[in-house]
Amino acid sequence: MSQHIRIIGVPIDLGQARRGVNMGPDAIRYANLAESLSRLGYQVEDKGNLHIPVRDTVEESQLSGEIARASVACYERAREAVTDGVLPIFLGGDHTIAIGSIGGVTHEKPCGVVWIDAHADFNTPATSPSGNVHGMSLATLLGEGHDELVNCGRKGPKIGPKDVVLVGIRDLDPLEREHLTRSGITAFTMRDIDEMGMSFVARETVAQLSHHGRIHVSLDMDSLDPPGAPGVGTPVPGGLTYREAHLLMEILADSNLLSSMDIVEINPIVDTSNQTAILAVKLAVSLFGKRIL
Ligand code: NNH
Ligand code: MN
Ligand code: MN
Ligand code: MN
Repeated sequence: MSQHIRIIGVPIDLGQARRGVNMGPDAIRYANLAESLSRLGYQVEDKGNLHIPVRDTVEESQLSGEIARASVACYERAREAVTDGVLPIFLGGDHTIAIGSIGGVTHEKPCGVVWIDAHADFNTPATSPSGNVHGMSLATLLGEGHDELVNCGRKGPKIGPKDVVLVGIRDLDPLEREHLTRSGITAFTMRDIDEMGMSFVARETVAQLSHHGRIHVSLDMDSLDPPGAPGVGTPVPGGLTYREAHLLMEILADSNLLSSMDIVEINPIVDTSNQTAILAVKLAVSLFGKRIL
């Protein structure tokens, strides 16, 4: 695993309806992400933010085009990080950033993806009740969605159904649910976690994703239980507890396969005293840190 971490901010709020998620990168920086990772012994470099147009200046009809433009920029940064042999952490912004980040890190070779989320983000323009692109990011990565997004960076699917495991799922739209069931993707719902425990779920996740020798973690902060992580646009009750989320990070860390990460959907406007960003930094420390004993 690389000892050099590169932070890349992607302040995009074009994939969903609420304002504020574009301030996520600075909220996470203010919660001392860089200092916390340096303390673990990493060399940490902050590349600043990608340039994203202000929501109010973008017409509804231009949204997917602007998301595609941002995704290509993000893709290039992800690709470059792999070439440079560093471990990139992408700070959202909404979950559309994963289209570029995961697209780019898989430019040369595939990797496993852990998608930690209350939602599956497996809608397509045909199944989505909201039309919000952040609810379509994973389907897009598997090759279904707006053409300019599916073909971002390189043509066609970026990962296959066996390359991704979902953890924390508890809110699916009706047609999205059917689409996910047909896909053959492994999804651990909150019920699975309740019944089998996070230890089993996390170990099973690593076992299913170790075949490419590299794992990307896409952490949507709405996967957490809302009382501990209120600063998200679409909170859903019954999420991961503080310890469940940390145990997942700790077991993923033990795999020694972590190669990149997204931290997404933090909205400081609806947060309380930046606690959602502070929690995200603690989780990143567990993910890139060593065992406590
Ligand atoms: N499934 C809903 C939609 O597609 C909500 C998606 N919201 C998210 N996804 N925050 O992670 O609009
Ligand atoms: Mn998401
Ligand atoms: Mn979500
Ligand atoms: Mn529980």
